[in-house]
Amino acid sequence: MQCDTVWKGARLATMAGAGIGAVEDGVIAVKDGLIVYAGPAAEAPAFDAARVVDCEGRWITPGLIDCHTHLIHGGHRAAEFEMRLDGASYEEIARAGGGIVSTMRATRAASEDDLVASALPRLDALIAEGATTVEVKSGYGLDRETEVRMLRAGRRLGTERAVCITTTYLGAHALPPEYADDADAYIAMLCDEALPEVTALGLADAVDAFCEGIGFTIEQTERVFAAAARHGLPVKLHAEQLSNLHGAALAARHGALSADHLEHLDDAGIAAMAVSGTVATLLPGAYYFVRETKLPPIDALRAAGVPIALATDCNPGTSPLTSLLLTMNMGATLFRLTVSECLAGVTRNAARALGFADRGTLEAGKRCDLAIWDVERPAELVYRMGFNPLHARIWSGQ
Ligand code: DI6
Ligand code: FE
Repeated sequence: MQCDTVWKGARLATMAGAGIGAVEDGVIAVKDGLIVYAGPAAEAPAFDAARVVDCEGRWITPGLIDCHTHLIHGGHRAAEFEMRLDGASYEEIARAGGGIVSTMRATRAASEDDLVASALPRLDALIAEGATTVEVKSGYGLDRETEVRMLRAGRRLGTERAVCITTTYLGAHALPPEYADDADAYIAMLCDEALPEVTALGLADAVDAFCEGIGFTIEQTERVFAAAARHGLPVKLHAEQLSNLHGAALAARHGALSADHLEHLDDAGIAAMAVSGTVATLLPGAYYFVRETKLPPIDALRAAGVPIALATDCNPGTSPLTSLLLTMNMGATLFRLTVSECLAGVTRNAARALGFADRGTLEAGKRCDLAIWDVERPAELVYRMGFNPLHARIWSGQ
């Protein structure tokens, strides 16, 4: 079989089927960026390869996928973090100009170049741990112009680095001060003006909203979803993070790719997600950073067969996290996910949460996005904290 590169002497966590899909003496072959064979050496065809790499027993997983980030934003909120540690209340921080509005101001003040430059070190941190696909949301501009600038900056990240960037329009993240007393008018502007513009420019791959007491109501979220459907865009939702507004069930009714956070998810929401095939994207970094104590209903999600993804939720307010390895560790320690669930959460199920059928497992026909690890067993990727055993990262066969 003609191919570009063969990796031999590898142990594979193919993530195909249920569990890890381990192959002890494994081989992967790539042609034109796609996997043409991934499996046991004993069953491999004879390859005519331009390059052969001996992996010396290292483990190969699919390239990691971060399916929920707010990687692009102006400034940071370290001073606010310090104030909180010194005992300041949320109101005091807000009065001192803190909170999500401070990030909105810093983002509005940033040029596209500034936004790209400040996001690149965060993207590089993810890439250094084997990430090959990263989702990036807007949602800190909250006006048409800045939201468009954020999404353009997102697209540009994908040209600055060898990584796939997928962009999500999150205009309904918070209410901007210009609309302080009129959330419905903001939603109308978003649906009738901003989303059509974003779609016409081809800047968004999906639409998201923050359905919450401090975000938007079910009715407002439904209007955003209806507008997304008119523009042919799939939807996702920040749901049931702080309270139960039944956002996950709404998302499921709209065929959402994922519902994210879910600490307050109930049985009806789980059942609806199971029927629609909506992925449960859990965000243990946010759970940890805000010292949340209510756990998402992991056992019930498992029992219902809802696929579980894990993501960093990288954002300046509630999850300043740029490590999928630490995210997996938190998924295991805080949420008691198994090793194979953690790995599936940042590969197979993360791909599904983004609507990608062409990645997330090591199988013939998939993109050749690989992470090659200096570990003796896959559990080490979940077990260590703050240690990066990445040996090599392959994106699109390179
Ligand atoms: N949920 C969150 O936890 C963040 N956004 C969201 O929808 C908070 C974002 C921030 O505080 O900057
Ligand atoms: Fe988020």
